[in-house]
Amino acid sequence: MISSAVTISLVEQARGGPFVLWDDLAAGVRTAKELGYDAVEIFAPGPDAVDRAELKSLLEETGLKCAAVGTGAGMVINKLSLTDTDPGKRQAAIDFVKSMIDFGGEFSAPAIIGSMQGRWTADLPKDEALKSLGAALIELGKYAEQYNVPLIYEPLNRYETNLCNTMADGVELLESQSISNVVLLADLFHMNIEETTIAQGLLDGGKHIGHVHFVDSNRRPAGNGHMDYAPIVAALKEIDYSDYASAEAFAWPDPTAAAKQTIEKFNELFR
Ligand SMILES: [Mn+2]
Repeated sequence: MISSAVTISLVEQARGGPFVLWDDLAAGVRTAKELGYDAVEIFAPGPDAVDRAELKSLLEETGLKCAAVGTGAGMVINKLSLTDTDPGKRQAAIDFVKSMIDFGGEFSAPAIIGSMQGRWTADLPKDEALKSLGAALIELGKYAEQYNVPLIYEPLNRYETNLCNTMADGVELLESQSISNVVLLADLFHMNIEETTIAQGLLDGGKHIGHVHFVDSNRRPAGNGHMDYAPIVAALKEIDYSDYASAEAFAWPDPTAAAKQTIEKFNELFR
């Protein structure tokens, strides 16, 4: 069975970005519980930004799980990238992700690599960038094993990375470098831009897909755009997908309404 999750952003620098709930962790977790979500996905400025004892007690109080933790603050705030050509900065990026794996690991939540993957450039040809990214994913996937969670790698649309844009690109990266304990994140917004059809992209990702960002074509909450969900639901069923559909969408028209809209659409499609 697919479980529901909703994003909570605690990153001031990301304001206006595609996260549903904002500002207050406790209020966000309680809103998620009231609306009937199974879990929250947390986007935090760093590993020490969240009071872990508080989060533990909030999850116990509500019975919710932590679906995943984002690492994008490493890029947004610290300008770190796993493909930086400066060895010291690349190491700092790896260390930052490890610290986020440690944070998530305490809650059995995998960390997500999105914008931290970086880009290829004139100074760093594409094949070298992919090797550098692959080496980082191998190291970080191994590191995550101690918590019995995978690492989640997210192909992004062309405006956010030029490394892997489609699920097929992601599969090629994982398989060509024998990267283990790393799963793909199928973000329906990115896929709507890059895939021939989203359903085919999901079939391409197949068993490698371990997380879904559930959102509409315009990055508004599911049901507020022109996404055709029927073939998406059918494709997820065909690949036996049974992890999270996590709402990573704009807080449109406002955070609570966006969370409510998403869970209603989720229940319509998956329950
Ligand atoms: Mn995403």
